[in-house]
Amino acid sequence: MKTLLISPKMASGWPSHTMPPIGLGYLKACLLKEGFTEVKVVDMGDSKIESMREIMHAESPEIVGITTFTDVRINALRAVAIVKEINPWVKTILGGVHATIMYQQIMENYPAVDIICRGEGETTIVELFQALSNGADLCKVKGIVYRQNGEIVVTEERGPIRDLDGLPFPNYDDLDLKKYRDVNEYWKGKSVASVITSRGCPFSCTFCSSHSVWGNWRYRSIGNVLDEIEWLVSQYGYEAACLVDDIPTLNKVRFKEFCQGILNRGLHITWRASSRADSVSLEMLELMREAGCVVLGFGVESGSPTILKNLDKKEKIEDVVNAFAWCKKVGIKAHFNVIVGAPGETRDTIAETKNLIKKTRPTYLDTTNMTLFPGTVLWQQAKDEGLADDSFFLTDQERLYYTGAMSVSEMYRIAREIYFLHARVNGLSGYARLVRFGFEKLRRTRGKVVSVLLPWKGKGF
Ligand code: B12
Ligand code: SF4
Repeated sequence: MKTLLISPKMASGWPSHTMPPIGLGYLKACLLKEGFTEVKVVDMGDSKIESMREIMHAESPEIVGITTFTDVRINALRAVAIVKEINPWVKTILGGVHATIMYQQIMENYPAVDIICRGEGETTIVELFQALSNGADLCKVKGIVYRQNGEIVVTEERGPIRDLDGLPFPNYDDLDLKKYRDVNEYWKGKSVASVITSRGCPFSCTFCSSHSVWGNWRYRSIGNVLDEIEWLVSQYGYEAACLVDDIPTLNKVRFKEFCQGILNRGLHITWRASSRADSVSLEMLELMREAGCVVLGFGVESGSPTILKNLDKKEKIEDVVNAFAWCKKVGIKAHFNVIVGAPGETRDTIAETKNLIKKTRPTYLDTTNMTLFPGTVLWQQAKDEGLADDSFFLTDQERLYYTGAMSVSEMYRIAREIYFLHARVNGLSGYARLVRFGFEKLRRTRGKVVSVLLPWKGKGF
């Protein structure tokens, strides 16, 4: 069964290629392993969605699977519609976080979508392909949604994959890996591999949809992760990697083993990761630096204990202060992520966030306006407050912000203040980075105005 697995064009403001689509790489690897050899991964990062027509004519697939985040659902659904327009007999499958959560709405409103795969896709896609190739009834395939005689059928949930070591390494053979150049200044121009050492997260921050796809935290053995990194270096020539787990450092003993393993095996690779401030220690950061960690991102979100409580972040400000001080001490560049406009946000809570930025003086900083993603507690809260409605996802607007605390233009105004404050606390290098950041955004948005830095613009990136 000739199959295309497609990563649609990214949401606006993102560069065409950031990291290779690791999720589709895993799906291809699993299908190959089970004998489905005619599978090709296509990253449409730098193509218009309309070029789906040319792809269809050139490849003549029998199955097209597409991945979808909430922000890119419009591109994904448009691509599916084109597939059906060109050949109504092609089976279309959607997967990824947005389809996992909004499956009912998608099936009711987009007849071009035949099947939705909910949650982790590796086992499901193999069983689905086996059923399709044998002409078997799909009702026994767990974790899918499909139509039968006009009715929407939702099969039994599929639990999370327990044996992550049993999965093959993701397959990138169809991708031009040279295209994936990291935009961050510390790796400018290098291609960066994605590696996921664990899946899921035990926390349940109100704005985050991680648990809807991944459930509880599960992890691969360190030996298996190191084997993959070794293979990425030898097979594809990677020199840098990004750990895309939600919290790779959750189990400190395990993560130290990872760092020690990199050193023991003599793997010459620099890497970055994201984590929580309360899941690192000075000793661990020292080892991480030694093992090649250059940047560590923290979802700090706010400097206000009230806001952290409202977001159910379960983190203390003192942990944040410690983590940033330790990163500085060991020479890891810390990245501070701020959310602006959370429930309960006021000028006072913003002042607390600014104070925390002054205190921690992070090397990098990014802000995001409080966004409503489906499947989150905050989404439900906003619906209860009359601020959101599922019908938003039927529109062609990319994202909806939470406006219970302030207007969107106020969020952008505050974001701007925060970026300038961040530049100021870092002195000359801070201003230099701000200028570079502005140019980078200009380049990324291909000349569209860089609203976040311009006071008269409301719509950001
Ligand atoms: C790396 C990453 C990025 C990278 C993307 C790199 C890339 N090329 O994919 C970058 C930094 C660019 C990025 C950007 C954004 N991201 Co991001 N990102 C992640 C992160 C940390 C890891 C993604 C990943 O690789 N997962 C591992 C792979 C194995 O999983 P996967 O891709 O989901 O695929 C599996 C299943 O979903 C399923 N599946 C997926 N597709 C398909 C297709 C078919 C046919 C089938 C059968 C199955 C299937 O099977 C796969 C294997 O199990 C996730 C968090 C997370 N833990 O997933 C957030 C996450 C996906 N990002 C998120 C967000 C919000 C964003 C941004 C909107 C942020 C912003 N401020 O703008 C942008 C949007 C960018 C865009 N696509 O347009 C949210 C998405 C929420 C939502 N409802 O959409 C997540 C879930 C984070 C979170 N906890 O909230 N992101
Ligand atoms: S924001 Fe981070 S810590 Fe909170 S639930 Fe999501 S992944 Fe877990």
